[in-house]
Amino acid sequence: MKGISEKVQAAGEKLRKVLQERDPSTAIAILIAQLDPDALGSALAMQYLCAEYGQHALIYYGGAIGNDHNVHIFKVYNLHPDVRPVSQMSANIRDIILVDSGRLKDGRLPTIANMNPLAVIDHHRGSDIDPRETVVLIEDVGACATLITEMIKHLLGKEVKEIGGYVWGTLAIGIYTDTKELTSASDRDRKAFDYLIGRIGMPEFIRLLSYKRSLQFLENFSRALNHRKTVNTFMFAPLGKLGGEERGEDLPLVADFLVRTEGITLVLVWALVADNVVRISARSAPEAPFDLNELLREKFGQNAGAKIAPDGHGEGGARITLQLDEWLQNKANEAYLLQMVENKIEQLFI
Ligand SMILES: [Mn+2]
Repeated sequence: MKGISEKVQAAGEKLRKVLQERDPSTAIAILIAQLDPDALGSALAMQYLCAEYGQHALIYYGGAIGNDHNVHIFKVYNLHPDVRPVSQMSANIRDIILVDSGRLKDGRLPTIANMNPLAVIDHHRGSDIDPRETVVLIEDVGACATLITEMIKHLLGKEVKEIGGYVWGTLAIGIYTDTKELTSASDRDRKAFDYLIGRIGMPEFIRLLSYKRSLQFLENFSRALNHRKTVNTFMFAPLGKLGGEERGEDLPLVADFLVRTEGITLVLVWALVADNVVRISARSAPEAPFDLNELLREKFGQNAGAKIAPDGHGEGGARITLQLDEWLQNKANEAYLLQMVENKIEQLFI
């Protein structure tokens, strides 16, 4: 189809073949490592494509639904019955498809390490999956939803009318949020976004945008602001211990906001999301003189990574499991533990 890159066309053809030839007697799992509108839209669209080629696919996510916007989108389209936590994944599923993440060895999805990846569609670098055996489409665009939208246009052409509004809607909101309200969108992202808005109309899109923030989010935001430390052009903002993984999605939102502060090139927002798990959201400004992906890998190792957006800003994070024995792992030591983590993070970067 006109205007669709050869890479997307080739991956689309390969995916169609894989799905058409696969024995459909067991379900495929479409996996989301980190739930956000981009991953959600990509997964729902992929589920639609699977059905189109005779395959039953179920969607599972790592972590929790998290931030207020995710919760809103789930409500608008009543997604709860269809999109489930990975802990509920059926034991006889072997074949998986990854969207918006590209790693089998992923701390957020511990159960998939030995599964069979049929396809990976992503816009983060650093996949550990062999492209000779799997359909791999990884490109530096602003949203994974852009790649999937292009692929659907290529594969279904004029048949696309049949797709339910929830697929177009979640893809559109996915592109919008992943490109920071389109401020970092590339031509391809904008083109895909226009196409999707043409399908659902502006009122529907506005309905998806109109969510209420919870007080908890504001409290986390205020905590980050009050406890921040700025050294040269780096800002460190601790959120302390969160009530659970559910609020973990506040971290990237706070980081997105803070990185647009004058004179700042790097922001690290972090929190304890479980007794011994530290989650870090990192953002770098477009003018930052370092590659965020390389920097995070160097400082935090394997469980860290970042993508570089079309406008040059970096977005990523890390997940660190602290090795604590019974002595340290208890409530009484929490303040001490938080202080140690804070010191460690600052030492790494200053
Ligand atoms: Mn994404």
